[in-house]
Amino acid sequence: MKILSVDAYQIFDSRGQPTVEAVVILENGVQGIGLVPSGASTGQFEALELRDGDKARFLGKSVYQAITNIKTELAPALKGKSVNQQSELDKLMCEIDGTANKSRLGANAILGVSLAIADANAKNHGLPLFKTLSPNCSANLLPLPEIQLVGGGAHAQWRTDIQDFLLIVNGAKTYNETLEVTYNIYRTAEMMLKERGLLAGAADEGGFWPTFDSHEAIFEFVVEAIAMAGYQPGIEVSISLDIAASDLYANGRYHLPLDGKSYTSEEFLALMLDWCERYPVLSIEDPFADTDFAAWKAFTHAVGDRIQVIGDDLFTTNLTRIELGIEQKLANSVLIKLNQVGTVSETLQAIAMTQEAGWLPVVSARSGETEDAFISHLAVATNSGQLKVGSFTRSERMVKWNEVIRIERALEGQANFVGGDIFNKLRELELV
Ligand code: 2PG
Ligand code: MG
Repeated sequence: MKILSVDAYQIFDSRGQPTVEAVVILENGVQGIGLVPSGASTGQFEALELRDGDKARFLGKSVYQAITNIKTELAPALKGKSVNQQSELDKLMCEIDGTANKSRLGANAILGVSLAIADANAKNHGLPLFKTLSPNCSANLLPLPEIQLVGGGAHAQWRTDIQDFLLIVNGAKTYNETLEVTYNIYRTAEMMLKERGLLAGAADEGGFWPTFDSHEAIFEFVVEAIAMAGYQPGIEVSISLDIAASDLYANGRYHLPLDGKSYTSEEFLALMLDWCERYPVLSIEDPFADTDFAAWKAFTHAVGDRIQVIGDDLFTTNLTRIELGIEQKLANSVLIKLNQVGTVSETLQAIAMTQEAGWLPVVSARSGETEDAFISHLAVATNSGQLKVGSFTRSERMVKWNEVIRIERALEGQANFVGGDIFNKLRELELV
């Protein structure tokens, strides 16, 4: 089926910031849409999100130029092309852009259209996205969620320096059980924070934003909340961290103002190892800056057979950087964000490259999200096994968790869930 037309307009994300929505209309009238998310703690190697920069309009954040680029450059080139050729169409859009980081047309312009093509293709086949995105419609692995309990860093006005304290319900036997356990811990944590007068607000992704005096106090609190809700820390429920360390790194040192401390790379490595030793940490994202390769390597060598070491800002879903990371054994997992790279097919390639190396992909939302649930389908379609969406509140987050429930129903008893067993794969890695 051929593309009749492509259009775009400005909508607003979960922070109320402008973003792109693209629509692809097929000759038979079927329509697909693509909604573009947006990060706040962005990596320096991400594809470029084009914003107008006109301070008189939305404080410079409007995306009218990206929309114009869709209408004037991408739409004419895509008209008449078959919608089921995702990778060819993505490639064509990259060629029209002509830059390495999609900075001419904007990765937000290209991704909006790329997502809308995938959506139109699925609708044209009368199939859910997780089927048409999967190579032979065969994928069926429901993801293990990573859910933020406490938010900080760039998402909570730096009330804490560490960006995320998340939960992984690694002992759960079903996807639904992960949500029930998370619910119980959330309600317990909320009650504890209220009682102690520590509840300051909600972070950008909806997690609690407490007033703790140190990072150690947050660890103690999270472990206590897990236990008080009736679960065994480390065995049934573990901690996942997003340190977002590139944001903490300046002049060759890591700074934790909340603790009143700053560290050399070696000292910060020792601190990360110490936290992983003393608390039930099962996964840690961006423990070091995206340029501090020596620390990444040493850390992964030390814990990479039992702890998931995720590169987010380190890899930015970029094939060249992931390849380099695999070669140098910098980590054992890649955070997958569509808008870091800017097309659906490059994202699928990044996941495939990660899996071929025996590493674990974690499909992720951004801190600025929309009411779209594409990533839930992406996680299942690729058998990625993990999904990270921020908190367990607010519709732009819950729509993704809920969509997995719908996908499970659509799979009519054929859904698979391995939960925390996904981490067994780490034991097979050669870390030296
Ligand atoms: C991250 C994401 C999501 P942002 O760092 O992993 O939590 O944040 O979208 O702001 O980059
Ligand atoms: Mg991150």
